[in-house]
This record gives sequence, C-alpha cells and structure tokens, in this order.
Amino acid sequence: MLRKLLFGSVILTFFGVFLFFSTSALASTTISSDITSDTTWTATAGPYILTSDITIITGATLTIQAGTVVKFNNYLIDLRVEGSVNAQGTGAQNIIFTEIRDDAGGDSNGDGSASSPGSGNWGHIEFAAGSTGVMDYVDIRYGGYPSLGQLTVNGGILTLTNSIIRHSSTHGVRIQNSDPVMTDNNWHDNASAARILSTGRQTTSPCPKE
Ligand SMILES: [Ca+2]
Repeated sequence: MLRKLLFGSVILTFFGVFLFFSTSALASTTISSDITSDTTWTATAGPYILTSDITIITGATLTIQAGTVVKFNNYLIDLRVEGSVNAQGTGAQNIIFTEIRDDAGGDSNGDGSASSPGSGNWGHIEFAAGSTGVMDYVDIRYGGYPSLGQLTVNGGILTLTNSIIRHSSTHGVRIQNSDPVMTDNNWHDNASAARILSTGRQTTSPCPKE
C-alpha cells in the first residue's frame, strides 16, 4: 500500500513539474496594435511578441515590470514612443528587448535551439518629440534594421541607466535633437558606434563618460 502511495506521488509530482514547464514555455502575449491607454507589461505574461509596428500614443504610458522579455517578430518592426515608457528592471532581472529567435524567456519561435539570434533582426525603439522615458537595467540587443540606431532618441526626453546596448546592426544609440541622460551603461558588439550624435542636439553635454 505504502509503495503504491509513493509511486502515485512520484507520478503526480512528475506531471505537475511537466505541466509547470509546459505552461511556462507556452506563455506569451502578442502585441499587434498601438498602445492607446496606460498599460502594464508583466514578466509572467511575457514574452511580449510584437508582430507589427507599435506606437505608444501621446498621453499613454507603457510600464514594463522587471524581468519582462519583449521580442520583435521580424526585422521590419519598430516600437515608437510618442507617450511614455517606464521600464525599470533590476540587476537580477533586466528587461530585455530582443528578436524572436532569442530564446530568452522561452522558445518563442518553436524550434528549440535550431536557430539563434543575430543583429539587425528587428528595427528600433524611437523616442519621438514630446515623449518621455525611464529605462533602468534594460538589455537592448539584435536590432538596428534599417535605422541609424537600435535605440533612437529623436526629440524625446530619456534617462537610460545601468543598461546594456549590444549587437545592433548599426549604432547602439542615435541621439538627435535630444539630450538624454545616459550613465553606467555597457555597450558592446554594435556594428557601428556605441552612440552617435546627429545634428541639432540641444546642449553640449549629451554624452557623459562611462
Ligand atoms: Ca528557438
């Protein structure tokens, strides 16, 4: 009897663990339309898969919780910020922006490890005039097509800290008509400059030493 009970417990535990990992792997949220009101993305509902260009409209704030993974479905897709982004990760739980073949947060393209991510496989995140953003402990990687920077600050007000900008097919960050605060970031494997200053910037100190 005892043996049967033990056997039963083992089987139940096995299926419990199997179910947990199955549902974990399958969880994701598809984003295919603009963000028009205040919205929160959570780590548990992610990865968030962007399947078309997405704009956060003026007046709307997108809050992204620590540990959330955001994936762009193909090389043409951009995230445009006209409203606000509040993305505050932690040292242990970065917020990741990456491409669909990156299995961070789960095998979103359903091929196991048959493919691996590469630079230029999504577009860019752009902070347009009138936008605001706080990005702390974010990891932005594998974007850049066909822009001048996988993160573009074009008239927006951005604070970018404690973050990693890497594997862009172009520049890591492009700054235009803007004066973002950027401190304690890590830049590597970007095909062009870590940061490029285009014309029209508003002050003479947009590029602090890091
Ligand atoms: Ca995969």
